[in-house]
Amino acid sequence: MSKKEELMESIVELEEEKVYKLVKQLLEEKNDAQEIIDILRKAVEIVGEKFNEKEYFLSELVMAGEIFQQSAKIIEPALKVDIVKEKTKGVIVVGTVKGDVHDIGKNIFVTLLKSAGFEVYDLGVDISPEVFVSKVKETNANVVGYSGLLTIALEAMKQTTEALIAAGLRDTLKIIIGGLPADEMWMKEAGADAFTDNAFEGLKIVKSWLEVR
Ligand code: B12
Repeated sequence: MSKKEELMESIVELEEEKVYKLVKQLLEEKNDAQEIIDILRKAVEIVGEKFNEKEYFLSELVMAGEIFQQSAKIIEPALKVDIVKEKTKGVIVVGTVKGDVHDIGKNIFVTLLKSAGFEVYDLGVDISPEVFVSKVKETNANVVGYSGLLTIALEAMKQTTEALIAAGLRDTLKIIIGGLPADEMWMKEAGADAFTDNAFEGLKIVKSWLEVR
């Protein structure tokens, strides 16, 4: 098995230390840094699929995201550019809406988006409509993702969309909502375009909007 194949396998198997060792070796052997990133991205996607098919647990998806982020840190100097921005396919602003501080699921969605090459602005938790509006304006985002697990999050999502409409930004934006309670009723009430309670499904929806494979 080549080192590149070994790298792919060790990420999917979540062998953290082996991954970092292989990444360093491949860089030392002057392999193309972008190619290594592509292997990482592909591997995280495979882990996401395994999670989707219930072969992997949530903790394993989180772990794969962590491995991706740590490996990216090792590779970044070799690329001399921000790897996430370099492969940008679209700009996405994500946050947990006002009044809600649950962020485990949001963080998984953000990791998947980054590993797929999107430019992502993670606003954090308890984010007011005004903060969403100003970040969308500043970044010219194509997509906004609201996360929320509390019942009261629905009202905050609604207010955020209203603020985006008032700022004249809604027409050029797609909005996706996520979190355990997200369903069609929430989507309609929140004035969003899509909903999901599955981060991997969310990634697929965003990819379809931005017409990437
Ligand atoms: C962990 C947890 C906490 C942790 C949060 C830690 C953290 N950093 O997030 C702590 C302890 C802080 C917490 C606090 C509270 N919690 Co809490 N908490 C939970 C718990 C047990 C798990 C949530 C979780 O992380 N699930 C795992 C993640 C991975 O799942 P997920 O969020 O759904 O995310 C997935 C998808 O939905 C999707 N996704 C998520 N976001 C997004 C966004 C987008 C755009 C996309 C595309 C996808 C996506 O991706 C993920 C992976 O597929 C739930 C119970 C439950 N069954 O959900 C209660 C729960 C959500 N909490 C609840 C409550 C009541 C509270 C508190 C009010 C408790 C209190 N009295 O203080 C506070 C609220 C604080 C606040 N203002 O937000 C209630 C909500 C009830 C309700 N209907 O409103 C729940 C349902 C528990 C219950 N059964 O009563 N909580």
